[in-house]
Amino acid sequence: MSEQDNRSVVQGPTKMTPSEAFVETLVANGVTDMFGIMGSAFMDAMDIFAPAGIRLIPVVHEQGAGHMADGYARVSGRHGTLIGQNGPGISNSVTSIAAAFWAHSPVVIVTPETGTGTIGLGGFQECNQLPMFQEFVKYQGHVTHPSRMAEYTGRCFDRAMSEMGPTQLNIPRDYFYGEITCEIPKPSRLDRGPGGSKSLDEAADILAKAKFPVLISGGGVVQAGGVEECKALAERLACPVVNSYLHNDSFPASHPQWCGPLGYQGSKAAMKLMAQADVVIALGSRLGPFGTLPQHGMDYWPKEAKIIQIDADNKMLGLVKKISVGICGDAKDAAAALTERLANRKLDCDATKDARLKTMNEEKDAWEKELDGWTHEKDPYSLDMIEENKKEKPFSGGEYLHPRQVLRELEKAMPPRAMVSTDIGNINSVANSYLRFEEPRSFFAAMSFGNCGYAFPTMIGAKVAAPDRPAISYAGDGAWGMSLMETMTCVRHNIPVTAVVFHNRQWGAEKKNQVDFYNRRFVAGELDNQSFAEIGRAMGAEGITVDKLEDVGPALKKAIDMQMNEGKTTILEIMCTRELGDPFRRDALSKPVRHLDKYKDYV
Ligand SMILES: Cc1ncc(C[n+]2csc(CCOP(=O)(O)OP(=O)(O)O)c2C)c(N)n1
Ligand SMILES: [Mg+2]
Repeated sequence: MSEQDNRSVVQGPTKMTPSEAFVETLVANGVTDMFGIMGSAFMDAMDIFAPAGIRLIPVVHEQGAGHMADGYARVSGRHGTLIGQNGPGISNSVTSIAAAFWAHSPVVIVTPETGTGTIGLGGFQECNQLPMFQEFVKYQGHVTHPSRMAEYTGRCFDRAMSEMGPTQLNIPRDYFYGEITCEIPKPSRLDRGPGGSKSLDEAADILAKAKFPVLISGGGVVQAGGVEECKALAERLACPVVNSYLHNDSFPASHPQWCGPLGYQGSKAAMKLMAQADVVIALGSRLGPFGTLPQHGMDYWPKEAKIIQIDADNKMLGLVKKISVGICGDAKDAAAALTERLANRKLDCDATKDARLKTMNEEKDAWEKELDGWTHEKDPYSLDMIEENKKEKPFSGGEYLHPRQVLRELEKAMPPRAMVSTDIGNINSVANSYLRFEEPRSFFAAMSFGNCGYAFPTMIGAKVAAPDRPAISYAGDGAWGMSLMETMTCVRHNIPVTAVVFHNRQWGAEKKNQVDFYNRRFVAGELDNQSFAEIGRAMGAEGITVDKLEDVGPALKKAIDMQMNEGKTTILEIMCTRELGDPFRRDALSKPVRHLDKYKDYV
């Protein structure tokens, strides 16, 4: 059968089995790759994946499958799809579906469940699979009758796109069998448009009177494919453009108006410019609370400014920050509609353009200089650690390196079109200042769910969707331990990825709280690791240990060369000092209080 044949979908009401209806609907929605671990619950459908042109990529653990589907969706804009065995195969992926939810990824998780003939009797692998996902999916399609298989499958794919997040397709396992007559539904995709003309007019009026507008380019700009429209709006306003937190790929770093990311370990230039804004346009951003917290000792959010927020989800408008105008629309279309409204209009900010761009350039230069000189952390704990680490040698014999210097070297060696994913951890967070991108769909950070173990499997999924692009994941040694087994997925299935592991022998990010609030009383924060390069080699990957600063860039380049030209996965282990950058949540902790005598010293 030719490629053409197996990807053409049966038309009109047709007699088929529910398994066939399910698989045909996957094909209708363009599914070519799925992630998961095989199981008897869906074997009848799985049996015909290959003739339908669908590859099921087996993973090591189902959490990985969810992250891979997420990465696949984030890089391609297409659905990411995963499937697993009822019960444990499904519960294993709860965390990664929660992560995909906060990344707004169109992921479809297919959850075959116990057969209807025995539900409620406490049989093997029986559990109620809807409650465990209800908070993390936009829609739960529970197939209520075999004849409705295609209908529910299609709706899950439609809703994942229209609601911008994961959906769940729950299928009692006996419903794959039988004979039905049904029609495969055509995918329906929402045409969102720019938003209401009243709100767009109001926004244009506010912009016309702005003296110091600042544009926040958010994840919605990436999802809408609206970078060019965002650029045009920014250029019309001649305003600084900042990336919303962890959306560093939402505006090209080489553009003269790019000022870097807001939020934790972001750009001081971006935040100082935000502080001066009298009008803020948040384009495609929910203005999430964590991404707008005070940083670098600066409460930069401009409380007096007028805020224009544009989001495709109306529920996000004004949810976190007080706004003047909310536009419910597609970021690309809304930016174009605003630019059109401003095109032939005299703007107050035209007169202040030169001064504004001068201020912007001064702030950008100052931040770059500060970053160049910021070779290591300077707080008392970090200085103590740096001294202590100088006295010891890593197992590889060289020296422990300063994370910031390592991150700068990685930045300099980054290949064009690189896709980078980052995990949750101290060094990964500091990386925010050093990750700059030219094209959208390049940066996949663990978003608001904030789970360690996110970055590597997500990058594996991204690489499946974009095999022509260099794929690089960052993780701390703790987070790496949660995900490293997926190295076997890379090796077994020829999905080459370069995994950078910051080996600092600790759960650093959390330890930082013990430094700041618990008088350096360290509980469960130390990690005594073997060499991750060696563990990687044992799994069939390449392994490189770096313990000299001058080797960082060349090692990354070598690993990328092996990835792109030899199809090899490399674990690039970088030996780092135990110094620690600013913590995640100073706002959420307080100094300990003890009332009981036996704990009185623990303050
Ligand atoms: C699944 C999960 N468990 C625990 C945490 C809490 N947590 C946040 S950061 C962190 C430490 C990460 O350590 P590591 O990966 O070694 O990076 P480092 O901070 O040392 O750079 C922990 C335990 C989390 N975010 N996710
Ligand atoms: Mg660590």
